[in-house]
Amino acid sequence: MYGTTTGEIDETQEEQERLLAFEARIARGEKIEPGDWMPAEYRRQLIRMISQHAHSEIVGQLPEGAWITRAPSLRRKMILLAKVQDEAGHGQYLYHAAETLGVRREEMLEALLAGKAKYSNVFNYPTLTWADVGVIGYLVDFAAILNQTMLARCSYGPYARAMVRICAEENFHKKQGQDIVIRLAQGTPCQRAMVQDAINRWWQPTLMMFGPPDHDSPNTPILKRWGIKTKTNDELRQVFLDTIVPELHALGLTIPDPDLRYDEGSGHWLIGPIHWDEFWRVVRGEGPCNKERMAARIQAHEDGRWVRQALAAYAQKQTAA
Ligand code: FAQ
Repeated sequence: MYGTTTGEIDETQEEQERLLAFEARIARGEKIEPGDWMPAEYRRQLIRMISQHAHSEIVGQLPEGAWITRAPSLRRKMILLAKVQDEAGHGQYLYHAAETLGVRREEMLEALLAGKAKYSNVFNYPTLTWADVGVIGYLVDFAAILNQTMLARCSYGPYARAMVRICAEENFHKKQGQDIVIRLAQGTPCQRAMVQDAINRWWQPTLMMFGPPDHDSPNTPILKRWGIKTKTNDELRQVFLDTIVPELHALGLTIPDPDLRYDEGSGHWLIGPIHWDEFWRVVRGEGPCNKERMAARIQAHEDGRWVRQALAAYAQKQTAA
């Protein structure tokens, strides 16, 4: 809407010109940097996505972290420790990237701990056996890599650069998971049954990770327009299926979907319905482990209070000196 006074018209015209110039930069493949002009909605979308992503990395330490003390060998324990530690580092990079947009880390953490912020649905399921650690690394990390490789090319510089480093580490995570799954799939009947059971339980939550179907994804159009997402939720989910289904079949493992079939015409694997009702229940906080995950994060935050206080006191002393 144009305003009634000349000043307002000028302001609106100026905004339009800024928006056009901003979109032209994105079309040229330029990165938008923190000090640059950006539409308020671009900033809001990035803060929403990056903070949710950071929370997912931090909460995502918990399901696998539960197996550090129970890993079947010292070697597996060391690898898992390194992986879980990496996830904490990813959370740090991402909170930093969000801070460049003017939001404070404390605000983001408060929103998470108050149950107001979203984080990935997939981390609200229990890790019942060692095979779950393998399946999270193989399937969940692979899903994350596909999404994050796309984001490594996104239009916002700090997010894109954080993704480059995170993706390199996630590739290692996927390999450790794949290695566990291959070992178990080639192991005793009991081990094969254990890994098949883990795939059966994690299959649907992993497919849901890519987000709701495109027709029910309100954020995708603006994210695509501004080069934050370059692929839709369904497009990425299809890339995942076309890669992972043949790999699991090659290991003699099955996919828990009676409708799964290969479509010769399109060259794609097609699946039956995804349990979207379950997805929205989990996102609303009613999943099997939501309460447990939040309780663990709140406890960790409380346990770290003295460290934050000591750091603040030290910083104050340095400033005063
Ligand atoms: N879980 O309009 P869309 C990892 C929400 S990192 C919960 O389609 P969008 C590493 C969405 O927020 C995994 N909520 O949303 C690791 C929105 O609500 P809002 C996390 C979800 O943003 C591995 C509403 O539904 N990765 O795994 C989910 O266009 C192993 C409507 O949805 C990232 O966060 C979900 N899965 O697309 C760590 C990557 N999906 O905010 C440890 C960055 C959607 O409007 C161990 N994020 N919702 O109230 C993204 O790429 C996007 O945000 C999507 C969702 C693709 C997740």
